Amino acid sequence: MKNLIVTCSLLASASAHTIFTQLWVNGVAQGQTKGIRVPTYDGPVTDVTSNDVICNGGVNPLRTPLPKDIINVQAGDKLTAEWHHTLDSTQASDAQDPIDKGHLGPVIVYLAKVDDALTTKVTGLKWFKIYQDGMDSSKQWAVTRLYNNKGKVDFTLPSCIASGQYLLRAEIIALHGASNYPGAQLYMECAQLNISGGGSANPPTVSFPGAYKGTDPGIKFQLYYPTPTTYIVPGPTVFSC
Ligand SMILES: *[C@@H]1O[C@H](CO)[C@@H](O)[C@H](O)[C@H]1NC(C)=O
Ligand SMILES: [Cu+2]
Repeated sequence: MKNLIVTCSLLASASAHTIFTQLWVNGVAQGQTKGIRVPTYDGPVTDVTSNDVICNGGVNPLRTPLPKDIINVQAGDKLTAEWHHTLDSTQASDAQDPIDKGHLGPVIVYLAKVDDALTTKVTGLKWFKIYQDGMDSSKQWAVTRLYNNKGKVDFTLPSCIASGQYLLRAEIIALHGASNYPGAQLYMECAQLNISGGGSANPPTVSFPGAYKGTDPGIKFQLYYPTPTTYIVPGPTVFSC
C-alpha cells in the first residue's frame, strides 16, 4: 500500500509542477510574470548544491530576455506571491493549478540585497529569510494552504531592512519524493524589487547554494510512513526586526 501510494503520487506529479508567476503589493496585482524571472519549463530543481537553486535556470531555462521591470515597494508592505501550475494555467481549467495537491511541503521566501535588481549574476549573493510556513500543529502543510488560497501566499517585508534593490526568492519544496536525496523538488523564482522607506538593519545571511544540504531533515524527509508529526523547514531562521 505504501509503495502504491508513493508510485501513484510520483506518476501524478510528472507534469504537475509549479511556477511563482505574479507578485502582489498591498493587495494589488503587479501583472503576470512582471518583474519575475520565470522559467520556460515548470520543473523542479533537485540538486541543492547547484547554482540552479539560486533563481532557477539551468535545468529549467529562464525565459529571455530577463524582465526589465523592477517592482517598487515599501519596507513593511504586505506582499503576496502567486503560484500557478504553468505560465498560463488557471484553477478553472486545470485541476493541478496552482500545484498538484500531493506536492506537500513548505513555502519559503528570501531576500538578497543587490546593487541592481536587473543583474544577471546571481552567484555570491547574501540571502536572508523573511518568511516560512511548514506543517502546522494540525498536520496541514503550507502547500495545502497555498492550494486552498488559489496559489497565493502572503508575507510582510521587514520594515527595518535597508532601502535599495533586492532579489526576492520565493520557494516551494515538494516532499513527495524526498525520502532519499536527491528527491525533494525545489521550485523557486526570483522577483526584482526596489525597496524604499527602509531602516538600517543588517540581517545575518546565507548563501545559495550552501543554505541547504542533502542531509538536512527538511530536504531528506519521509512524507508518508510513519506519518510525520513535525517538520523542520530548511535554511536559517526567519529574520525579524
Ligand atoms: C527606487 O525607489 C526610489 C524611491 O522611490 C526611487 O528614487 C528610485 O528611482 C527607484 N529605483 C528604481 C530602479 O526604480
Ligand atoms: Cu511536480
